Amino acid sequence: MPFDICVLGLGYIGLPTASIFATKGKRVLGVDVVPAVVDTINHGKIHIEEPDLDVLVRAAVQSGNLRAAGTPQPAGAFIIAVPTPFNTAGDGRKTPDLSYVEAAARSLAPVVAAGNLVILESTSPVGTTERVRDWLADELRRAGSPLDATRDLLFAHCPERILPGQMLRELVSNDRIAGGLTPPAAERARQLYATFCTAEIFATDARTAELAKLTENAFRDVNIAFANELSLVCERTGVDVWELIALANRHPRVKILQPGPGVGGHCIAVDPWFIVDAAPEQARLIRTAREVNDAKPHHVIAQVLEAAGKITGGAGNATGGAGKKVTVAALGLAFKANVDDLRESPAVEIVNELAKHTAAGGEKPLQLLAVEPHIRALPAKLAAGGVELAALENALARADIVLLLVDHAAFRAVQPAALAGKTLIDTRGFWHR
Ligand code: SAJ
Repeated sequence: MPFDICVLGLGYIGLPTASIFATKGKRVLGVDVVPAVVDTINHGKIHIEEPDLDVLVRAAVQSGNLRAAGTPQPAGAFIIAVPTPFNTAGDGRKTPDLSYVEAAARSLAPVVAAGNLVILESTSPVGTTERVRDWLADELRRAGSPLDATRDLLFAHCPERILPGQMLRELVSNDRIAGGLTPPAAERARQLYATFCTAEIFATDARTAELAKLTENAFRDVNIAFANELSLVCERTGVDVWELIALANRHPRVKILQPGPGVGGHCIAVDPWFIVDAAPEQARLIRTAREVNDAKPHHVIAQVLEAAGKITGGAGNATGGAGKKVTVAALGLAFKANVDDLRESPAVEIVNELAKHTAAGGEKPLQLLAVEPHIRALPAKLAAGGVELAALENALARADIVLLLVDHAAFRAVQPAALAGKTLIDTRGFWHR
């Protein structure tokens, strides 16, 4: 008997989605190209960190409704939830990398049947759902299949909106959009997600759904860029940015977000580029916001080098001259608080650059200690650069400079005495708040 649903990609979106469908009684096959992921899930375990996801996956696997495999099998509906990163061209232009989506779409050719619903859940540039249909149609033609993708299959884009750290709650309670290539496709997708989504599900066309998802993340990026730009204005004018924002936010129609060391993650730092790529002449504000946010890590790096220079006694010492190494305790590597996800993390970029930093004489003037309670081992590039993964207390005791990069709850335990006499660079206003 075919599965009810086959989910392609068992990452941060595919795994919770597959699991929640399974706990609602759907027979689900989860597909991933990484054998270790398939194995882990079939043992009822998880390979990513997200509150309560372990409990959900265990329940789904134990119920017998969720199984993982390396290739798709026949199902009533297919959900594609694979990554959509971008490539950077030689001239710096960012273009969407749809290779994972294309591979997933083509992999369905041997298993699809008339009446199947194919849902693209990956965040994608406008027009990608049409391309999914065309890739699959092409593969069916090559295989000599009698199926005609446009006539026999239904296609929809149903983007997710769940916030890492609160995924399971938001999966159920967030409104959703179901954008079909045809109205019947949108309706079928709407009905499918109503299996577990208790909020409203709005039917629309696929292109509107694609742009709506990109718009939501671009909106947040532009608003964070505003806060990050304010932090630079405040530094220049000698104003405390945290107090400024708190006061401005007392206006009934002002809600400024928080500055930080930059914007990370696989969504907000990526998705606005898909809009810029599609409409470069029009998306000027969206592009500038990306540039403002991408520049913030470089500003933090400059702040640390300046502080290190002061510690070693005068200009140039952090960047040149022999003498004592300055020890920097970098608190947090994840892209945001209370998650283990290091993808596109500004904290990783900052630590990596500081560790690579070489003084005029050729020596490295900084010793980097990274404190990240959510990981067990450093990313290879940091380890290779001489960064040491340290426990919080140990790092604080050894540090000349304490660089707060992520506002993890675990760092609340830091006592003021542990920071006494250290240079503090608090990129999140953590100790201010
Ligand atoms: N950040 C700031 N200041 C802020 C808020 C966030 O610097 O005031 C930084 C964070 O530290 C992080 C980055 O922005 O580096 C992104 O974090 P986030 O919490 O804003 O968003 P994500 O990437 O975890 O999740 C976003 C969400 N989108 C929106 O809020 C519009 C989520 O709902 C989406 O489902 C997700 O992207 C996604 O998968 O697209």
